Amino acid sequence: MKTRAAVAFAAKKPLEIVEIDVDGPKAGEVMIEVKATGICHTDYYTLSGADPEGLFPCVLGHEGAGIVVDVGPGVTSLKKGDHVIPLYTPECRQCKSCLSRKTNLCTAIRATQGKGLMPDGTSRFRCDGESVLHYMGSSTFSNHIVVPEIAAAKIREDAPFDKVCYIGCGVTTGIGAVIWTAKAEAGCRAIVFGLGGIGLNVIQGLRMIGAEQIVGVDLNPGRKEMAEKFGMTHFVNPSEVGADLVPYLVDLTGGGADYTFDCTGNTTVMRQALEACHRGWGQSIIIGVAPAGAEIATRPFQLVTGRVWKGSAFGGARGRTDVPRIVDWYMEGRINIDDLITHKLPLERINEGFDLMHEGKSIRSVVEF
Ligand code: NAD
Ligand code: 022
Ligand code: ZN
Repeated sequence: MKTRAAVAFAAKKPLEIVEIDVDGPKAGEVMIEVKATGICHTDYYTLSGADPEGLFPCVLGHEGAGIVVDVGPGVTSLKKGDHVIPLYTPECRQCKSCLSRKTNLCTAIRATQGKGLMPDGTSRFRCDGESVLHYMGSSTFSNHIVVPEIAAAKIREDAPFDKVCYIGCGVTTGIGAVIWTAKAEAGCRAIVFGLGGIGLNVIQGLRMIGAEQIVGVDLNPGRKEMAEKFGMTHFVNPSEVGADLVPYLVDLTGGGADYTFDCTGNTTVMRQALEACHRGWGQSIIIGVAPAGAEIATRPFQLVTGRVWKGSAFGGARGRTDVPRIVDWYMEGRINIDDLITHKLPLERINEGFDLMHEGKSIRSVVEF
């Protein structure tokens, strides 16, 4: 069938809105009509050409929501008409990783997903007869996509697509890092570095679990007001504190934080986040994605004295299990998504969404089909 998509034909070129062909779902796959998609950093990172694993032409986008319009042979967990969120971290419940209960990083389709292909090694997208690649197993910048059944979370039907699409990446990444990666407890003290689309969700996760102190750190003073609305108790602008940022934060948290979160992707910040943890037990969670090849450093003393460095992918969430719960939390009014969606655009203006992200003007831009 034909559908409309924003295609990345090459690195560094704006996306082009074109009609493409999408093949129907094969065994174990479903076709989804994407209703809305967020624009996230990693889409731009790949488009910029800086991502060594980026392949073109491709359909970017990984933060969407929509409706199942067709199912392939053997599909049992989904049917036509189901509302779903595509998962760039699938959940097969059968691989070694899923069965371990120790990680959310399902390996069932990892090799082909990383190459922009479906599990059978082919693409479902074509443009003028040429194959177009998938992206992060989702490609939500297309109005219709095909994904494996294990890469779609069924959600309730009364949830608005233009809001819950954000649960497909940013919301789950931020809130999940608090709940599933850090397992932070009520009464804890925390520091969040970077108050953007991820950091603000970390803050609301911390508020939800009953954190005692939530310090926000950002170079952009414009982020203070929104962060306070989401539960931040103290704001620190590093450019006002200077070289003594870590001792300043340790003092502010009465000896160091129980949990810190890097939501910047900056390796200098990652070190500050670790060193601002409390001696003996503080945990620092790396959420930000650093440029390819980057390295982190600290003195081993920091770890020997009990600080812990951890990473978090998709908030440690098991997509098919946890994403529907987060949608419920939104529908029950327990989390705020609406205020984080600062811009809405039609597909034709998707490139403006990237500009807004860079200029620091948006938290999230959402494209509605
Ligand atoms: P964003 O641009 O909305 O927010 C980043 C914030 O960090 C901005 O407010 C910026 O002012 C601030 N910042 C930059 N440098 C800083 C510094 N040196 N000190 C303090 N603050 C600084 O980005 P986002 O959407 O919130 O994403 C944040 C990171 O999370 C990105 O690297 C993104 O790729 C990553 N991410 C990771 C996962 C995962 O599963 N691990 C998922 C989604 C996003
Ligand atoms: C989402 N991300 C950044 C902004 N929005 C993001 C990027 C990468 C990951 C998670 C979120 C990530 C962490 C660890 C991995 N990835 C590797 C997972 C594995 O090897 O099992 C990651 C993921 C997907 C892809 C690449 C890297 C991909 O589909 N190309 C989850
Ligand atoms: Zn993302």
